[in-house]
Amino acid sequence: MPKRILAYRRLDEQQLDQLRERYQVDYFGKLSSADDPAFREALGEAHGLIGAGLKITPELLDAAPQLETISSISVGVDSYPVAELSRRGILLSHTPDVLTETTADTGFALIMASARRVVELAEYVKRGEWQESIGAEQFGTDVHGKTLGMIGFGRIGQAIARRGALGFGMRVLYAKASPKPELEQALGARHCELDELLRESDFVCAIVPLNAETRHLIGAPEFARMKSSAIFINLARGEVVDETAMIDALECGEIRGAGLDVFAQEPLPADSPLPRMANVVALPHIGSATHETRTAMAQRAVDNLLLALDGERPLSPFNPEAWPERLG
Ligand code: 8YV
Repeated sequence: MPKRILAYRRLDEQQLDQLRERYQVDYFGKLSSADDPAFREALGEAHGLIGAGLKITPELLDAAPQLETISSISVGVDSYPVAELSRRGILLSHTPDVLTETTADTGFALIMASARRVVELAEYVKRGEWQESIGAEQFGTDVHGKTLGMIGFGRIGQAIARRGALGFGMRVLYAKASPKPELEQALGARHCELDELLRESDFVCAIVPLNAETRHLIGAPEFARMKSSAIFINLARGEVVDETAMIDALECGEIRGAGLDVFAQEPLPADSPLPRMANVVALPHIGSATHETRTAMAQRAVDNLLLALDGERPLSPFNPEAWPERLG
């Protein structure tokens, strides 16, 4: 009997064929709930999972006693109980690198759209309200030459900083990351404490992984420290921010605006005020969502899964400690 794989995110036919050549594949397309009865049933015999967007709980793992490996089509692993996976000897792999530049592009789209009020003013034109040249109350604020504060300075944070420093002549500060002397040289980026970054930045961009240390890292005290002209960008995860405190800060003018790709609850609940706020640009979690990058992420995940099921090191393992003898 070939091993059984459950795929619960869209893969293209060629990628599915790669898996089907060697394994029995239960393909669920885009599954949004782990309660799907067919998925539950197949879990009992699954050796490998490939997908994204499902919260993987210890209870769900109990229903998958043969599971050897999970291949996530994402770089973020906040929906997996990583320590529990390692304890059970289940190897998790993810998809860094292939989405770095695309997600950094999204970050810059949010910076530009928020600063220059692109969405609001494009809507104004669409409504046919552009009858005379616009007045100062519709002007935006410059991006070039300003200070960009990166909270988190991993691959994506560095790619955003590179765009800011080299393309827009921005001064870059970064916090919540170890100092990176080579980038101080190349980009003039300066490592500092979070407080200093909040006080000095015109654009404050959150791009840290979500974990126990970063949950609600940005709350009321942090918004209070930002400039009243600051624009806050969140490309990380909604829970990195205290969303209620952010809404308060945006409503009372404690900060100028926000560009948001991620939210505490996704999709946004109907009663969220965020999409209706004039000083907010809200996107539906599109950080990596281009044809090229989503295809590359899925391919990386397929490659990771095939290697792991062969007992080999995947291209991007997240918890190699799960297999200490093979990968340690
Ligand atoms: C994806 C992401 O949208 O990779 C991540 O961590 O947040 C995004 O690239 C998401 O994981 C769904 O595939």
